[in-house]
Amino acid sequence: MEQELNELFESLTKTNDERLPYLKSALEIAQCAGNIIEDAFYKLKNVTGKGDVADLVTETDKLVEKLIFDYLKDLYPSHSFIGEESVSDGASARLSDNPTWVVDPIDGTTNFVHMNPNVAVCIGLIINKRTEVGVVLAPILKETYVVVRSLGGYCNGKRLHIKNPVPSLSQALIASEWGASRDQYQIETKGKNFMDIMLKHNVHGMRCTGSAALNMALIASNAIDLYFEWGPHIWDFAASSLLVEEAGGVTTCTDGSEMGLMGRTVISASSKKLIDELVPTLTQIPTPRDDE
Ligand code: LIP
Repeated sequence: MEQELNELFESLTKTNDERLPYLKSALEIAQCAGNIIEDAFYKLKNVTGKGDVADLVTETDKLVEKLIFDYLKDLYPSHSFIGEESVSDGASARLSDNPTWVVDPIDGTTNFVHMNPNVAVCIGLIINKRTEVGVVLAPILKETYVVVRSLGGYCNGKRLHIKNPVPSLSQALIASEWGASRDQYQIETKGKNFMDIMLKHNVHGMRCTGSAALNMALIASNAIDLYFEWGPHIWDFAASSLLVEEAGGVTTCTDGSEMGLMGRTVISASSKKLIDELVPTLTQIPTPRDDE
């Protein structure tokens, strides 16, 4: 994989794109983070809860976020930073036009706790409220996704293109998540949505990886056709939504409106046609924004 990544950077460097140093920095620290996550993966973990019942955090989440922040703050002291665990500890999640690094140290923390391999460190760089650079690194799956707006998205150095998108949900493999809340209304409404989709659209199947970022990476990789969820945060999907876009897919809010990085509802799909087919079936779930 190293050779493929090196060849990728050689080709990208020829573009003289000013964002490439940002990508290199993000990839370098993501690889260090991935080594730490992999080393801790099969070891006993000190797990604590956050707001929602199944919203877990470990010492590795916090260690990795600090590692990434320290590294990038040293390189880019004028930049802003938003991290899942820092926000959980009270830091602001407000997004300005200033270059802002958005970090999820372990997307799929519950998977990490249970030694399920669907875990990824996510780093996105947002400039003028638009993701420009992203890295999603899944150390146990040995998958490294990198993306630069207008230069493409790549998995282990190979360009990602969504080919032959399915024409309807009845031919689609989709993904969603139950999320961390065990609130009765949320669980019942999510369950109703899942049943309505199955019964009305006869989708081929529905998967739950436990990671918003990896669900979106699967869309960019032609492995699923649509993912939707109420609840993910900017750090879950900032980098991976650009992967979908650069591969030719589309990401919106769950009501079909333009995706908002501060809004916490997403539908990501291989085509807008699938999203338009899904939206009328959904019962919306009120979800507070990250900047409210
Ligand atoms: C996870 C999200 C996933 C959601 C989980 C959790 P985390 O992020 O990626 O989509 O269903 O509840 O929020 O907390 O593991 O970084």
